Amino acid sequence: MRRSLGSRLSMLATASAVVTAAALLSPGSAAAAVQPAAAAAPAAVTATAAAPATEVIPKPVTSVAGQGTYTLGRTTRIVAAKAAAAAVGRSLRSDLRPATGFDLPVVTGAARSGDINLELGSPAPLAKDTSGEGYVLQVTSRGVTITAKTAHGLFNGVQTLRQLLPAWSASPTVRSGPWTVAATSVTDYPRYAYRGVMLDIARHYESPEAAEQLIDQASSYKMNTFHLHLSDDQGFRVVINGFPKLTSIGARASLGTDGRTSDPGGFWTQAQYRSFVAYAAAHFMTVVPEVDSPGHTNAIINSEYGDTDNPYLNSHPQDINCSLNHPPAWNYTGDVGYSALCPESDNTWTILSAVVNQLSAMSSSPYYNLGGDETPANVLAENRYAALVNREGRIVNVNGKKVMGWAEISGQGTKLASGSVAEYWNPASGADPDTVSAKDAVAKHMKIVMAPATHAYLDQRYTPTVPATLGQIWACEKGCDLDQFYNWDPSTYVAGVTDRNVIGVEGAVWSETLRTMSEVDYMALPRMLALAELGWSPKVTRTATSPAYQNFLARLGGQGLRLQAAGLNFYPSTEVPWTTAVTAGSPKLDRTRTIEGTLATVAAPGRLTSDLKVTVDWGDGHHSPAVLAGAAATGTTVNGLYAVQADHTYAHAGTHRVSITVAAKGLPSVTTSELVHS
Ligand code: TNX
Repeated sequence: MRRSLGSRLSMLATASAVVTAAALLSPGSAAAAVQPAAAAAPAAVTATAAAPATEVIPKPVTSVAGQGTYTLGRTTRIVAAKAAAAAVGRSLRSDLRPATGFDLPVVTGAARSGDINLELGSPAPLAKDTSGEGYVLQVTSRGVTITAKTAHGLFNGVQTLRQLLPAWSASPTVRSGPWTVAATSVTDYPRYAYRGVMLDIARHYESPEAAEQLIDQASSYKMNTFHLHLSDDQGFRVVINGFPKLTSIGARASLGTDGRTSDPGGFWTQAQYRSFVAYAAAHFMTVVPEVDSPGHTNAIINSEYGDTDNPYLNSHPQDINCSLNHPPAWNYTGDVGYSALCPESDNTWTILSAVVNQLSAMSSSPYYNLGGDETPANVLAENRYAALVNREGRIVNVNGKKVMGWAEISGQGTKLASGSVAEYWNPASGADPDTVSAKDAVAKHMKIVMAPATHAYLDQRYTPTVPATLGQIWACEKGCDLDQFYNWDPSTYVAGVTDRNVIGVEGAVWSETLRTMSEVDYMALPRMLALAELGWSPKVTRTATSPAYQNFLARLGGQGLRLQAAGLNFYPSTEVPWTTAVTAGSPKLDRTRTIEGTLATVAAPGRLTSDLKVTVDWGDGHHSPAVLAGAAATGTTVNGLYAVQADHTYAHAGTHRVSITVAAKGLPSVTTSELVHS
């Protein structure tokens, strides 16, 4: 049943005041616990409060605030008795090193006061967690303990700990602390086993390094599956041994934008693919490869159509082409629904077998995604479509993988092993006749991953005109901002499809309009965080006016600082009460006792420099306004971090405490202070 296709084809347009870190601490409270900055520079002191536990995304199952504050310092050790825990410890060490400048040792033996202890065990609060991904996190003034049944659980606990640290801890460059965490006790485990993000590197090529950046983000929000859309009409992106033309021809270009016929292409070697899978594994994500079939195959067909000398093919590979075009023709637009591999061709099976065998062997997920979407009956009749899907499904199973595909694979005539997974992408909900693919999947004992385009397609615009130059609107003609992504429930979206069938949620980054990771990030962030929470956190009522949504937005307000500190691009949605934060720089005094350098750095997502009022108390009885410098927002980029600059000459030599206060309308002001010496 491919009923929704017509509608997509016709619609397809190508084309709170949350007080944050740094809040209001006077020197002498948290500031008393500061570390001096590097010896050569004048001592810099900052007052940055711990992020409240309530900022964590996805929201933990339970989290109870404790008494006091933990401070991570130069002498902190990461204690990991077992090898599997030590690997997680090393990843925490490398996460913390850039911003803190600390190279924390990962050690075995008994934990001492001040340590971060990673323990494998079976803590009683995790009795209900069957996933193995849960964890218990205890933060007290004396130390941090994370306990979990598996290394994956420890990793998830570490992600929570990272979010409890001040936002500046996400910075790729050294920032002044203090690195404090409010005491808390968290018990946490996932609602769904499958929490995915899909990246389409076929419409626009992305390098493995670029795609790894999305692993960093997705895994930090406890997503565990990376679905790689490797092939589509416009390109084929990974080397398949025996079929060099798939990449030498198939990867030459990407979909054309800005009036070009095509954009630059590219492909991954198998070594790069394997190292991507290893990178994902180190972040506890499995990789699901997808080579879409039988439709969306124009790149495969154009590559192999003339491959008459290939010893694996039978010298007339032209018979793979069941597209509307004879001979096949390259088409670098966003057109869909015209290409298909012929199920009757032996060459089709030689090629698909090599693809499935090689990708299955290199991939870590229990699933292999064979695609299966958008093959209209005028291209392949339903029985031929089903024949192809059924036979490819058996090849997948022989390779030890379960079949995954877009929900059309549940249609008439398909017969797939039970436990196969249909990814439901149609926007239709409730009892709408267009929900038929999800219902068919349930009837065929398949499992379901929910990715309805109106709530999970990360290429769709936030509003009909934002961003003006990126994104599609076919599913989101009225816009799909955070409210659309957060306020739905995977277990009730389609009538008759419940959590007995649904194994999780996926956000899909289709890349027809997205050429760079900065553009991907602008579309994916912050909406991916809404999907991460839907996949992980317990079921609650989520509507535009629900407390759950208001609470999510408030937490997201703090997460914006983290994204900004990390230097990531994202859309500063007007639905979010973004907060501000300031961290001390390390200015110096020159021979004339005049201050030089950046006084502080400000994170203020969505705000213009003119929205912010910055004042400096020079510590010698003088005050002055400061100037903010930094990149303004554009239609496809968030504003940058702002550098605080002001001139001052001290009358006398000595040590001065400089305080910088940032005020923004509607928000509590934030202050940091530092010592400067002459
Ligand atoms: C639909 S939904 C597609 C993709 C497009 C996407 C754009 C589905 C399985 N196919 O081919 O890239 O819409 O939003």
